[in-house]
This record gives sequence, structure tokens and C-alpha cells, in this order.
Amino acid sequence: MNMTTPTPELTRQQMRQSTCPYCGVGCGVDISCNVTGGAVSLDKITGTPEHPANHGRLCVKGTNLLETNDLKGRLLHPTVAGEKVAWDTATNLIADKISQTIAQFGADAVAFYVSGQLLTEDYYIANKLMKGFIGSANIDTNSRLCMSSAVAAYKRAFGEDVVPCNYTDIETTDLLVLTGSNTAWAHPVLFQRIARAKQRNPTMKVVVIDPRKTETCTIADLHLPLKGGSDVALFNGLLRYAHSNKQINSARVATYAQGLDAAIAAAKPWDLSAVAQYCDLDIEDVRTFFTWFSQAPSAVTFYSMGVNQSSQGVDKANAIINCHLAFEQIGRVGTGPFSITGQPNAMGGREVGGLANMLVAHMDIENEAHRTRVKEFWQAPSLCETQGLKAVDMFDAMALGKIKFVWIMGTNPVVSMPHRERVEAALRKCDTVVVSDIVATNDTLAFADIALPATGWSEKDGMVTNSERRMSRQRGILPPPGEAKHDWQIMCDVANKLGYLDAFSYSHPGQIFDEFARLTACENKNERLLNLAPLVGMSQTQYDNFSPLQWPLKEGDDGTLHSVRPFSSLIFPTPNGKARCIAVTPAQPTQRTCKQYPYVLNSGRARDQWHTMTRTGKTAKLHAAMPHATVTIHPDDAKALGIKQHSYAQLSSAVSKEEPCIFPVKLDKGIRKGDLFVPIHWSATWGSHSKLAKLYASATDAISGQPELKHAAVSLGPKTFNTYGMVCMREEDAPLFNQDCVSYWAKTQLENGVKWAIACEELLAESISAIVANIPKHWVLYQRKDTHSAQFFCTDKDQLCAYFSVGDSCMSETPHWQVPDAWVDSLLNQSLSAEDQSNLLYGKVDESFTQGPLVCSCFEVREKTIQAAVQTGCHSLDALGTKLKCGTNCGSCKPRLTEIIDDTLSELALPLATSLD
Ligand SMILES: Nc1nc2c(c(=O)[nH]1)N[C@H]1C(S)=C(S)[C@@H](COP(=O)(O)OP(=O)(O)OC[C@H]3O[C@@H](n4cnc5c(=O)[nH]c(N)nc54)[C@H](O)[C@@H]3O)O[C@H]1N2
Ligand SMILES: Nc1nc2c(c(=O)[nH]1)N[C@H]1C(S)=C(S)[C@@H](COP(=O)(O)OP(=O)(O)OC[C@H]3O[C@@H](n4cnc5c(=O)[nH]c(N)nc54)[C@H](O)[C@@H]3O)O[C@H]1N2
Ligand code: SF4
Ligand SMILES: [Mo]
Repeated sequence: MNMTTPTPELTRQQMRQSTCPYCGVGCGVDISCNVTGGAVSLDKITGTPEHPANHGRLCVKGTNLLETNDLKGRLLHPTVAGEKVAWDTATNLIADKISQTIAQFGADAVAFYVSGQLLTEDYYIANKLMKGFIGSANIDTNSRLCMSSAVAAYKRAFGEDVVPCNYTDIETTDLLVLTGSNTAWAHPVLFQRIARAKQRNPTMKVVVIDPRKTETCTIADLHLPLKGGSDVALFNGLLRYAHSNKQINSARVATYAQGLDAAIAAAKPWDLSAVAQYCDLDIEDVRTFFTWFSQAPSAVTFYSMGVNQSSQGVDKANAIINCHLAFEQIGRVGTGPFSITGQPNAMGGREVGGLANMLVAHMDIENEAHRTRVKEFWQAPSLCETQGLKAVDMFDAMALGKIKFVWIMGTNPVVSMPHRERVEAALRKCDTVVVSDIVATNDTLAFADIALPATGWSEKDGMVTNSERRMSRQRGILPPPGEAKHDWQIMCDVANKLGYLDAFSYSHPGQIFDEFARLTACENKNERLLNLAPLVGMSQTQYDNFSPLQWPLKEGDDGTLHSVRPFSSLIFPTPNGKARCIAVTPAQPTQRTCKQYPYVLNSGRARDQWHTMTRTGKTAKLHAAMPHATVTIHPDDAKALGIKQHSYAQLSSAVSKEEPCIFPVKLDKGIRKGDLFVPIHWSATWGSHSKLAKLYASATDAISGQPELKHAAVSLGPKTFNTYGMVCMREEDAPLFNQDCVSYWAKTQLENGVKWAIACEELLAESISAIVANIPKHWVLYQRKDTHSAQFFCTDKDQLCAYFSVGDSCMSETPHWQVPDAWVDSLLNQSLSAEDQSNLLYGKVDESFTQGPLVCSCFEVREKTIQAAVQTGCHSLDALGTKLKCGTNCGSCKPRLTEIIDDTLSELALPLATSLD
């Protein structure tokens, strides 16, 4: 008998460094891994202390990265028409389709629609294949929806797409203007840096310009709730104000910028009262803003989607840049017009020229010398000669049958593009739709003829560039799951099958990066600031160990690399070296309200979700603070329409022929009357009536082609049902719930299962029958009914597998049928005691679950607990943190905590004593 027991394999801890794959802040992450034998598992994630973007901080999304990194829902093998196929079959088919399309209809019948979430190397290959070898510039990206207006404005003003600021500027400035940016939710780590800077320097002022009073306003000294779309008038007003107060030194400005007089002339009509009236602002608030800006020793304007996603996005950004040029607020520490990017590698995409109107490495398609240089460098057989179609035009051309082949990578356009019905029609019309994604299902994959499994974060290697031009490495730690391949590899496979072997033979992304770096340096006598010459020739080890670096780069005498501030010499990459002020005139949004569609529909981010939720949607933790999309309405508007808090509202617009969108109502005095706000994340995957994008027309900025995604014209009305309720099912049974048996549903991920908020047109009894009819026969059903509600649950092998609660009304904060999701979640999969059974039937909730909505996701602290702590003396964030730990990990909830402190104290009529650290 063998008496030896096997020795357990030794598990070693190892730390690997990478970059968060979500927002453009570009935080460094330290991942501790367990290595057992050859197998690696990810154990813990923290912010990298020495990474200059975050200095160790992470927000709630970064903190929960590992929670969303399992293989649930992943696409693991290629499919054609839904059937699993070998890679060779899929890539042969794609190459054939591309060749046939080019032969029959020309290269412009082929299109790529890619993403600011691809790594630089993936993006470079997509652009090279399309623009150099397929021979068309029909490659566009979701960055068109995100920062194309900012790019166009920088190019107009500076001659090159260069972001002239660093994160340290927002900490060292005297005046920080946050416009069209909900930093607290969308760039939370920068928000924390700003809050801390403000604490250190109490004279620093923060102005928030946003039609909504957002959580970002918790650190604002002044909030200007301007009318949506009116920003150009406001910044023109600022220029005029300073000019008429003789605060602009035109002679000095003329040494580095041209066009100032014309810009001032265009701003002439915009005196204080004209601005206040047009933007619908208090005139004294406008005066305060103008005074602060014109007197500030240093000022930064930090802007994002409220500026870019507009039919006047480019002019809005140039109106801002004009002020920075005219006030000499550029090129110095603590100054500059700072467009903050959304996606982790939006900037990398800009560098490799991933937009349809760019070439590569900041070169231009229209410039013959640039085209010749690139053609030679790539040895390209058919370099594109004209600009390609921008996203909206691309899908329009597809709908018209002009584009026959599209390859979508790393983006979910059915959810994120405006005019959803048109995008769906385009994909239906297109002969071949290829989608590379990491998930097996999403709204766009439903239209794919060929689906390709890509590797995701933690599996892939490459470079990303953040909002302050800092390049960092994402590192592959885990092996590709299933048959997944890196995006660049998939494209190279197809390119090889198209016959391009030499140009697409890479074995490591470092080789691709090196080629790109060489191209940025090619014949670049510093006329392009994007010059990565010092990075050319890195060995694979150097690439693997690359530490974050910001371009423009300079090599010191001792060979060390350091970055230089763009434009510190006030010389710009234009033919005469001068920046350009642009004369801009305010214009109304294209999607105008009218009698039939009188409300302005604004849209944007929620704190805990990322875009279309294919990753963040996987964890209950990120659902708890906001389980469903809601529509925010001003209480006066709601009252006039008979819409009540906790009820539902329906929204329609002229562009959608389908049934209306329906959302639960959130009343908020912080939104302008006449405006509505819906978060963007919840797609058809998550709700029966949540296809927000169908309400937006495909109106775009004439220069940038960026869609006007903050301003649809919609109608609003109450929506009543006869039955309302909730359904919870454990994870493995979730597919058994027949969503079609209810009129409305909205899904939320729980820890142990899935929850649906449901509503039915049918009366209570009929709705119950329809739901019960779908319950599997082998489940044991327990039920209780009264006149207005019913509760029932099912057990499978004595464990709770499903819970249903319905009622005939939803008109109170907690209708009698509603119980906290987290309570039912805690009982799913559990054997129930007699008391549990009775509690479920009678809605007797365990006290620990009655503390209201989750506020701090990290420590699971709920609203009522926090209110109680404030009432008993915790009047600051520090005090709350000491008592409840809330806000002491990632800090994303600090703005909300500040609001709760303020609200609770004002109810108690006590003085405010809040602080952010
Ligand atoms: N939690 C989370 N963070 C994210 C993302 C996410 O999905 N989730 N996505 C990332 C991406 S890709 C992006 S692009 C960024 C976006 O980051 P942000 O631009 O900060 O986010 P949004 O919520 O889209 O819009 C910002 C604000 O613009 C305001 N706004 C609307 N119209 C106007 C207007 O006419 N003028 C002005 N001045 N303001 C207006 C809106 O009310 C909104 O509060 O977030 C990034 N960070
Ligand atoms: N109404 C309205 N619409 C908007 C906006 C708005 O504010 N309002 N904002 C716009 C903006 S700024 C943006 S950036 C877009 C974002 O919109 P999208 O880009 O459509 O949203 P995501 O959910 O980020 O889509 C990314 C897809 O790529 C997949 N993926 C993740 N990693 C990888 C990878 O490594 N490789 C591949 N091949 N796939 C991967 C994900 O599973 C997901 O399906 O939405 C835009 N749409
Ligand atoms: S702020 Fe949050 S989402 Fe953005 S990069 Fe940092 S951790 Fe990731
Ligand atoms: Mo974005």
C-alpha cells in the first residue's frame, strides 16, 4: 500500500502590474496573483502607488475589476451563423468575403467599425489593414461618438491633435472649470484628486457648468445650470467681457495666436444680459464666473461629453480654447483647455489615426506628402486617397446597401449609436456582419453572421494612452480562454489570407508598437509633436517592463527620457507656428423640441456601470446602488403631467416608430424644468423598454460628425400598468423565466441570481396565472394572495430557487409587495426555515436589509445607516469613515456621502461641516 500522500502544489504569490481597462484616467493597477504549478489566478487588485495617474487610488469600477473577470458569458470559439467553427474556417470566410466585396463593389463597400477600447497595437493593425491594404478609409470608431469634436477643435486651434494639459494642472490651478463633465461619476479618481487639491488650497475655485446639478457639484463653488447646447454663447460672453474690460493683451496674444480680433468680433453680441438670457442663467452667476476666469492667475477648463456630443461640439470646444489663448492660460503649469477622454485608449486610437478622416501618427489623408510617406513605409499596395465615412454616415451607407461587409470590434453600436432602428436596419441589410467581442451575446452580436472571440483585459498585452498623453501597459496575465485570440492576431490572420504576409507577420505586440513608433518618427523634423523616436528599438523585455511615459518625449544628455509640456514655448504645429482663435457663433441644437416632443432628453453615465454593461453588468455589487435605469424629471413637470415618484413614465420621439421607452421615475429638483435625464447603460439585454438610443436622431456636428447624444426632443407621459412586481431566480434557473409573459421587465444581477422588476397590462389575477404557468412542474410552489397583492416562491430540493411578489399598485416608496432585492438574494439557494417561508410570504424583511439603497459599494453601507450616523454626530466624511468605513476604500461614494450629510443636517437645521479628502 502506498502510504505517501501527494504533496500539495506550492502556491506562490506574485504581483503583476497593468492598467484599468475602463475610463481614460488610465489608473495603474497592481494585481496579486496566485501561481500554482503553471496556473495563474488573480487574487486581489489595488491601485499602483507609483502610477502617476492615480497614485494608488481606484474607483469602484476598478476596485471590482476581478469580480467581473470570470468566464461567465464569454465568447469562447468562433461561430458562423451561430454554429461553432474552426478559426481557419472563420478567417478564410472573412478573407473571401472581403475579396469578393472589393472585386464586385470596390474597396469602399468594406468597412471596419472599431473602438477606443482596443489597445494601440490592435488599433494600429486595423487602421493599417484598412487604409493601406484594403484601400479604403472606411474605418471609424466609437470614439466618433466620444471625442471627435475635441480632436477637430484641437486641430483647428493648434494644427495638431495635442491635449496641452497634465493631471497635475488640475491640482495646481487657481480656477478649475468643469464643463459638460460629471467627473465625480465618470472620472472618479481625478475627482478625488481635485477634491484633495481643493482641500490643500482653499483659495482654489471650482466652477461646474452642466444643465444638471450632478454629484460633481458637491465640490463646486459655483454651478451654472445652463440650458443644454448653449455653451458657445457662454464662452463667447467670457471673451467679450474680458475684451470690454481691457483684460486681454492683444499684442502679446498676437505673438503666438492669430484670429483673435475675428473671434472677439463674433463674440460682440454676447454681453452679460444676452448670455444670461440665452443660456437661461442668473446674470450674477454669469458675472461671477466671468470675473473669476478673467482674474485667475491660472485656469484650467476640463471638458467632456456635455461639450463634445453636440451638433456644435467643435465650436463649443473652440469657444473654450479661444478663451485660453486670449487669456494667456495655456502652456504653463495649472493652465489649459483640457479635453478629458472617456475610453481607456481613445488617445491611442487618435495616435494611430483610427478615425475615418485621419491617416496615422497625426498625418493627414489629404496631404499628398503624408500619403506617400505612409505608403512607402507600409509598402502599401493601395493606400486610401480620400477620407472615409464617419460612424453615422457609415451606418447610413450600410442601410442604403452601399457597404456590403462590416467588421465591428470592441463596441456595441446597436446600443451606443443614435437612431437605433436605423442601425439595426443597416446591419440587417449588410451582407456580411463580423463582430469580434469578448462576450457571447449583446445587442449587436444578435446581428452577427460571424462572431469572433477576442481576448480581454488580463489576457492581452499592449499599450494604452490616457487623457494626459501618458502611455502605459496593459499586461496579459491569464492565458486566452477557450479559443480566444488577440484582436491584432485575428486581423493579421485575415490579412495573411488576403495575401499580405510580409506586412502582417508579427509574433508579439511589441513589434507592432515598434513599427508604430518608427512611423511617428519617420521624416518628422518635429513638425508633429507625436514623435516616439526615443522609444524605437525597444527590446521585448523593455516593452514588457515599460513604465508609464507621457509624450512629447525628450532624451536627456544622460540618455534618460522625460516628457515636456506641449506648447510651453508658445509655438504651435501650424505652418506659421501660431495657434488659431476661431470665430464662433452659437446655434440651436439640431434636435429641436416642438409641441409634440417638448422635452429635452439628456443622457450620460452612472457611477457604477461601464457603457453597455457587458463587463460591469456581471457583478451584483455594481448593480446595488442603481438597479435599473430611471428617468429623472423635475417635480414641477412631473406634477403637471400627473407623473408620480415611484411610478413609470414613457418617452417617445419622432425618429422611433416602435413602442415607447419606459423607465421608473426619479424626481429631482436638480434637473432643469423641461429636461429629462436617462443613464446610457441599460440596453435591450437588460430591459424590455430601455432602448434609449432609438429616441436620438442621427444629428451630427458638421465638422466632426459627432452625434448630438445629449439633446433629443421627446414626449413624456405617465405609464400605468395593472400589475407590478418583482421576480428573483437563482442564477442557473434564470433562463427559465419567460420574459414574454410580462408586458415590461428590467433585469438586475444579484449575487446568487437575477432579479426582474416586472409590470403587466393584465389584472393581478391574470398576471399571476401567466407567471405561474411558466413555473417548472418539479418545483414546489408556496403562495399567499390577498386582494391587492400576492407572494409566491418555489423550492427545488428544499432550496429557494425563485421568488415572486406582485401587486396592483406601485405608488409608494415601498409598495406592500416590494421587498429588498438583497434580502431575497441572501435566501436564494438556501434551505428555508418555517420562519423564512412565512417571512417571504408576508414580506417580513430581516432588519439588516431595510437600510435603504446601497451607497458605499466597497463596504456595503446603506443610506439609512449613514443618515442615522449623521444624526448621531458624524458630520464629516472623516467621521462617517471612522464609524462606518464608508468612503474609505475607493472613495467613489464620497460625493453621495457629502450630499447625505448636507441633506440630513439641513433637515436637522444644523450647520454644515463637510470635507473631502
Ligand atoms: N462610471 C462610468 N464612467 C465612465 C464611463 C462609463 O460608462 N461609466 N464612460 C467613459 C467614457 S467613454 C466617457 S466619454 C466619459 C464621459 O464622461 P462625462 O462627459 O463626464 O459623462 P456624461 O455623463 O456622458 O456627460 C457629462 C455631463 O454633460 C452634461 N451636459 C449635457 N448637455 C450639456 C450641455 O449642453 N452643456 C454642458 N456644459 N453640459 C451638458 C450632462 O448633464 C452630464 O452631466 O466617461 C468615462 N467614464
Ligand atoms: N445616448 C448616448 N449614447 C452614447 C453616449 C451618451 O453619452 N449618450 N456616449 C457615447 C460614448 S462617449 C461612447 S464611448 C460609446 C460607448 O459605447 P460602446 O463602445 O458601444 O460600449 P461598450 O459597452 O464599451 O462596448 C464595448 C464592446 O466591446 C467588448 N469588448 C471588451 N473588451 C474587448 C476586447 O478586448 N476586444 C474586443 N474585440 N471586444 C471587447 C465588450 O464586451 C462590448 O461588447 O457610447 C456612446 N453612446
Ligand atoms: S478612474 Fe476608475 S474606471 Fe477610471 S481608470 Fe481609474 S479605476 Fe479605472
Ligand atoms: Mo466615450
